[in-house]
Amino acid sequence: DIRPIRSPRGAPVVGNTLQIPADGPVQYFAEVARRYPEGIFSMDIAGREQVFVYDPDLVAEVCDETRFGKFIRPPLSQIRDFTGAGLFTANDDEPVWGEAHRILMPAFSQRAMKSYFSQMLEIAQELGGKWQRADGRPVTVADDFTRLTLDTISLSGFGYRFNSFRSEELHPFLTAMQNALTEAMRRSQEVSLVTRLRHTDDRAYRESIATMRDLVDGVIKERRQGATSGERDLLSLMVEASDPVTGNRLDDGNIRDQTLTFLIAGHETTSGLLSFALYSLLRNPHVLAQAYAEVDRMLPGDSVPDYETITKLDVIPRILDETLRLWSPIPLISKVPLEDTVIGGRYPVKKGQKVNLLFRRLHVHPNAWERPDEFDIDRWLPENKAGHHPYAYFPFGTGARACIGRQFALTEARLALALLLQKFTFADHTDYRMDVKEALTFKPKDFTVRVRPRREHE
Ligand code: MNH
Repeated sequence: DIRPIRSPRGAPVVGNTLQIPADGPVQYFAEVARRYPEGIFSMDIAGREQVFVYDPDLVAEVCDETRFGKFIRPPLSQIRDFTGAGLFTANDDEPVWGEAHRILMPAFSQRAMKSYFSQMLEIAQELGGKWQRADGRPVTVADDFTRLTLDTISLSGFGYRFNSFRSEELHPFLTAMQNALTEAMRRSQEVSLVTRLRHTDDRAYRESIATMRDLVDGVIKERRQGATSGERDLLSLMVEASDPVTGNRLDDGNIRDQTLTFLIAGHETTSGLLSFALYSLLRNPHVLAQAYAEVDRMLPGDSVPDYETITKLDVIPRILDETLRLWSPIPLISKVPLEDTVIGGRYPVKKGQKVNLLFRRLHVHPNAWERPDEFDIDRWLPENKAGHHPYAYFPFGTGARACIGRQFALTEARLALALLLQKFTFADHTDYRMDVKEALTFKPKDFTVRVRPRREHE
């Protein structure tokens, strides 16, 4: 019963390319998906036929690592212009992926999280200080969470201080990164002939990449000049450790690529998660009340959170789980079939063809979720979790290429949320309507809240 995958009608030659809005491709794919209740469709984008899958049973097949792998296609192939064969943008069959993965795993153990905790706390307290001083004036949520997460990964992973909270402006690294990500996304949706004609944009792109690389060189140089701390952070592992399997060390070029990869992957998504979590709390006052109750019980008064307390939280982790379902900062990931194959017994896909797993629809698929659009943290109670479809939710990816930084992100986000709830009340003074900004990841655009201290004497 082989049948072709349905697709929206395209134009001659350019296919569906021109239908896709440059500033919101994934939101557009999610809208198109509504017209294909079978949970799969395809589109012809910039001369390549791409498949989109979001039915949980079909998705389960694409997660089978004997049939599908991670091989870099647009837009990640453009991101490789600056992250090279770093963990995120390496192909499954590049040996350096396995080497770097094995070398870096110890830096993401539970024990490692505990060792980063005091640095995570220090930066979270800087954010608290800034919001204290805001004294009821509006703060731009995504910007301040970006300061938090960038400073946290750079300090705990690399011993490097961005000092983002000392500055009104976002760090030039972030502007360069935004520009480079935007340009990379744009390139992934046009034929290379068009890209080659945009000389000015190309020059700006190279400059953005140079800005990021210069910063990374500074981070590495600072470590090489400084006394060896004996700490096992990301940078020390990359510089000193060798792969237990091959005995190889990472070369300097790869260390640069990994460092930039971690500076980007290690902050961009966690900042989106925290921003969407705060948004969700303001839209769901009964959940916010539960969160305050938990914080007041676990962190009474001005008590300073410690690692053990953060691991014992229950409501806050479930708020993050549910936020990652409805507002996954990474809205899709891609897999590629190792051979020509057939999904669901009927839909043929070709070897090498990109198959996108559309979280934005999967995470609310009616076959897997009751009241899918409702923000309900009780879905994540242990007794309810057991009944979930096993392939209807994986905001951190799947298989060998799943997120290495998951525990880091969750520890950091739990701590930040707990600390902020302990200290502040929040007012949605603009009656904000969600407006998603896409730059590879999702973030709420122009979301501001008024922040007031809960206790006046602070
Ligand atoms: Mn993270 C891979 C989501 C935080 C470092 N991350 C992935 C993937 C998803 C993902 C999805 C799989 C991508 C793919 O299949 O193409 N990551 C997240 C989310 C958060 C997050 C939703 C926060 C919330 N990630 C972090 C943090 C770090 C990090 C924090 C670093 C400290 N992530 C990575 C790296 C990879 C990755 C590195 C690539 C792993 C690999 O392929 O070996």
